[in-house]
Parts: sequence; structure tokens; C-alpha cells
Amino acid sequence: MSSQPHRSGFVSIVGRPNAGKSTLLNTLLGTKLAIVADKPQTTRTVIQGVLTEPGAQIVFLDTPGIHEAKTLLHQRMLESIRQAMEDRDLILFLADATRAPGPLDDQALEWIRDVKAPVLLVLNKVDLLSNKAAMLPVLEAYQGKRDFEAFIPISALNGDLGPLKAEILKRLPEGPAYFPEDHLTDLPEKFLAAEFIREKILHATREEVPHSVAVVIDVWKEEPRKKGGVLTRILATIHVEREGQKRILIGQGGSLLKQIGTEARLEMERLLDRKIFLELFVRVTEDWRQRAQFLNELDQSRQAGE
Ligand SMILES: Nc1nc2c(ncn2[C@@H]2O[C@H](COP(=O)(O)OP(=O)(O)O)[C@@H](O)[C@H]2O)c(=O)[nH]1
Ligand SMILES: [Mg+2]
Repeated sequence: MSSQPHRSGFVSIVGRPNAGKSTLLNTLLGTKLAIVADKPQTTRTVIQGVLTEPGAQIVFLDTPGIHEAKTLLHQRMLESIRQAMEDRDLILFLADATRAPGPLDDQALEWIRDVKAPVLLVLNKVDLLSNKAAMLPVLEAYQGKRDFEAFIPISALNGDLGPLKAEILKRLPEGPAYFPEDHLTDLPEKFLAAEFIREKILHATREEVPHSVAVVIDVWKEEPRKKGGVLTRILATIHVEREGQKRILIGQGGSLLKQIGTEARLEMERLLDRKIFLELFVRVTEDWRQRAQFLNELDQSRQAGE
């Protein structure tokens, strides 16, 4: 038995788009929870992930990285970032170690300007540096912009996150575990399923298509399988904004949609650990990103059980 007190707390991960926030969350949890793509606005909502270790429980919040509040969707993303900053025990400010801070980083620093929680500067993607000294001017530039509690270089993709975890743990207050040991997230399975579909679309398309896609789960039904066990039958609609985007998504003879469906299904089966039957539809819902009602429904359902 250790005599160390149990620690617990809430830690928000912020930073510019593509800094690697969602990758870091997934690596910390050892599970693919947040979707990842080399495109801005991959993460649209706050993703909660709970890490339980002997003697500690950390609730991480991965936030959207956003650069301009152009649409109603963007405004809601900004609001979710603001909320994720409230009452946190610690903030991880994630930045790219391979380049000097730019306007997007400045904007992300602006969101945390008034937070009361301590902020750790986490310089990510050090695996891309051929020479670690190249990081020094980047580090100095950030340190000139605000006070950070500490500085930790990492590779969220393939590095040892032990030192980062230790820096986090020693700053968390004493407290009980808030969730059962096996609790991974408060996100409903339906939401994760819709996100996996969106991720496969992001990987398969370019330019404006990724931004114009919303996925809604229409049917989620557990059915007994003939061979025994259960199968989850999922019907989902992919909303796009234009006819042309619909054509792109469907592809020649439905080939792209089929590929997206297969990849998403495999990912769901891995996470949910059961057989899935997935059918996808594509529908044009013009300017959904500007429609309050559509966004409300998207929010509310968060694909939770109706
Ligand atoms: N080389 C390298 N790439 C990374 C690292 N972390 C994230 N990436 C890549 O950076 C891109 C953006 O990652 P993502 O986690 O979606 O960033 P987010 O927008 O901050 O959530 C993806 O292509 C990741 O694979 C890292 O440590 N090293
Ligand atoms: Mg992300």
C-alpha cells in the first residue's frame, strides 16, 4: 500500500488546430476516442476522456481548435472551449515544437489569458526535429508570451508520456475518483459512432467537403444474431451542404461511400467490441452550419439515446 494521497482533477487540452490535442488524448488513454485528421476543425466538441491509474484519476478534456468564428457552428465551438476552461485544475497548452508561434497560437493563448488554473507549455511533435536545439527559439518565443508553470517536450504520436503524466499528477489536488475505474468517457456510443464516420470522411475528402459534413445516427438497434450473440444495426445520415459534395461522397457507383462505411464499421467494432451492421445515406441540408435548429438537434441528440 502506498501512503500517497489519492489525487484527481480536471485537465483541459487547448491549442491551435493540428497541434496534436486529440492525438495526445488518445495516446494518454491508450484508446482511440477522439478522431484525428490533418485537417482543421476535426474536433468540433469537447471530448472527455478519463484516465484511471493506481492512486489517481485524471479527467481530460480535448477541445476544438478553431481559428475564426465564421459560422454559427464555429461560435458554438468557441463557447465549448470557453466552458472547458472553467474550474479546471490544470491546462495543457499544446503547441508545435517545429515552428515558431503564429497567429493561430496567439489566438489560442488569448482564450487562456485569464484562466486561474496553472498552465503547462507542452511542445509536441519533437519526433519531427532532427536537432533538439532547434526547439529552443520556439520555447523562448512562447515563454515571452506568458508565464507557464513548466515546459514539457513530447511526441504525442510515439513518445514516452511518463514525464508529462508526472508533471500533471503532482499538480492535481487530493481528491477521490469521480468515476468508476473502467469509465472511459461520458460520450454516448452513438456520438462516437458518428464521429468515426466523420473521421473516415475527413480522410477520404479534401477542401470544403470535410467542413461541410455532419453525421446523424437515425437508427441504433440491437438485434440477436442467427449465430448467437447480438448485432448492432446502425443507420446514419451524412448531411452535406451542396449537391456536388453529395456526388463526391458517394463516388463512382457508390464506391467512396462504401469504403467510408467499411472503415467506420471496423473502427466501431474495435471500440464497442461487438458486431455492427452499418448503412449510410447522404443528404443535402443546405447551409446547416448556419441553422440554429439543426445545430440544436445535433447538440441535443449528441446522438444520445432518445
Ligand atoms: N509527427 C507527429 N505528428 C503528430 C503528433 N501529434 C499529432 N500529430 C499529427 O498532427 C495532425 C493533427 O493531429 P490532431 O490530434 O488531430 O490535432 P488537433 O487538431 O490539435 O486535435 C495529425 O495528422 C496527427 O497525426 C506528433 O507527436 N508527431
Ligand atoms: Mg482535435
